[in-house]
Amino acid sequence: MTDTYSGFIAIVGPTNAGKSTLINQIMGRKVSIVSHKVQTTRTNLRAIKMVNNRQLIFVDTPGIFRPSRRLDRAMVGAAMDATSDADAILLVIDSRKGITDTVRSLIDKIANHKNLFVALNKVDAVSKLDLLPLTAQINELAHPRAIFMISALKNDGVDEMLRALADVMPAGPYLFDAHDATDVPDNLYLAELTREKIYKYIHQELPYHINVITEHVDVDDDGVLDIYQKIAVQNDAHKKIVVGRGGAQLKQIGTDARRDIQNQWGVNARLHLFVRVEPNWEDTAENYTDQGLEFKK
Ligand SMILES: Nc1nc2c(ncn2[C@@H]2O[C@H](COP(=O)(O)OP(=O)(O)OP(=O)(O)O)[C@@H](O)[C@H]2O)c(=O)[nH]1
Ligand SMILES: [Mg+2]
Repeated sequence: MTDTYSGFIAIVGPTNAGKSTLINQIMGRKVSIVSHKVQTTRTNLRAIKMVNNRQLIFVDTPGIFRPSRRLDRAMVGAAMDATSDADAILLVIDSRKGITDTVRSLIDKIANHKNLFVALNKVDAVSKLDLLPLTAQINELAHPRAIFMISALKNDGVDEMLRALADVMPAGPYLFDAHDATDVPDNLYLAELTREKIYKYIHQELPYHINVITEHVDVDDDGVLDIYQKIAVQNDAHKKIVVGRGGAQLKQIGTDARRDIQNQWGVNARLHLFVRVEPNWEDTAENYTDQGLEFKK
């Protein structure tokens, strides 16, 4: 019998550093949505990667930023929770932004973890010369096992990093079925794909105040999925923007999301989106618990 190894790796870092891009690159498919905006990932999402006889359970977490709203606090709280029981922590930093105050205070909290690794991401977008001072700064603040220079987008340096992470996984039985790629519930995943398109097409602050919920999914006789989703917005002005003139904006979001669902799942689908004004969704407990977030009074 071969020995088995299994462990959790929390991917943490400031918002927009490329954590979700990295997890998708590692998995070879979209597990976690990505956008050019900050605060895209809202909850911890697990993805399971086998490296020979080693099971790496990656936890993508919401980015760290200064929380102000209840939702912000829940997101940052979830990220920090993921580090507390992780077998390894991978701190992802945007090389272009460097060691910001957010990164400093985060390092402060995780510096003592015995398996701390750092990934300087987006090296495709900086000059190599800028990376050395970054490495020196990190070594002043903590003693990570290794600092990797990677491009999550271009898949540069990722394999080598995977091997190093696999090496520190503790001996033990597999914690997940080796054939499962993620533990994201289907309805949440479908809602995330739509939320990603909202981040893509709608600008300013609005996406941060939107919640997407998959209400139900039917399968017809031909195997086509009918997916019903609610987009909760905070007020009528927001609703107007999401729907757009003559419904054009909502149609664009829906068409793109449906195409993505079909691509990701290899199914035919019809996506039914409806926008509803729910001024208090950010203060409603179910909207947190459904996504695996903690609702704090
Ligand atoms: N040039 C470059 N861009 C990258 C790289 N990795 C990620 N990005 C871009 O950075 C942006 C943010 O990526 P995400 O993966 O959503 O970042 P995140 O850390 O998950 O962000 P939050 O979920 O908000 O915490 C996107 O526009 C990505 O395309 C990289 O290696 N190089
Ligand atoms: Mg993310």
